[in-house]
Amino acid sequence: MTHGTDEDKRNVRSADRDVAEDMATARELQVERSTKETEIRLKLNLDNDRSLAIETGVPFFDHMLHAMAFHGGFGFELQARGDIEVDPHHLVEDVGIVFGTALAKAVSEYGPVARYGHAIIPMDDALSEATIDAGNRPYLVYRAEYPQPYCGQFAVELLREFFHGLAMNAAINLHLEVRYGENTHHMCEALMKALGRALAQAYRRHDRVRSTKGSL
Ligand SMILES: [Mn+2]
Repeated sequence: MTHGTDEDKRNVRSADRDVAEDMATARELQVERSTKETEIRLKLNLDNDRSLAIETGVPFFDHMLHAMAFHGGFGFELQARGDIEVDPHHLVEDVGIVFGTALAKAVSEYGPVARYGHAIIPMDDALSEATIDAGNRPYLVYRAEYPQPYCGQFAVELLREFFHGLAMNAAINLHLEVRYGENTHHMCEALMKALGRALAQAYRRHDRVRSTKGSL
């Protein structure tokens, strides 16, 4: 048997502490939504990123959600089924609705958050930006012009439906801008990573409601 270095022991101790903190206070939200068009289950954890499993049946959308959740440091377990043979439109929109609903629940169940978040992320040729006010004023500004209309089979214009569902149901002011790029995949992926990071900032816990009006 070998004895670990002090460094190892410190690492173990801090890992134990992280787990203990997560178990005590991690903000976990579960949302289920089913309609004639889609059936969606999301387990979101804002403070523990150990579970990441995304299955929508739309591979490019899975890839985008994964990029968002990973870089936001969220636990994100999503199962979504829908009439994607018609068009993934409903599914993409409804995933946005469910995710937004989970974020709204995070505030109502666990209390105030930092409110503002911002990130700007490059990916090779592309630069994309996300800015958030989680301040109960739902509004989406989305500025993106993509050089290619599809990524794989996925029509990138559909991402707007996700962002809209998210902004309206989380009741956040969401500004998204793809500043430039040559490759649509890189532009979308940078945008989703920026969204994840900006959300992580905006949803940091805060000890009181951060508003000059005293309420949101
Ligand atoms: Mn990629």
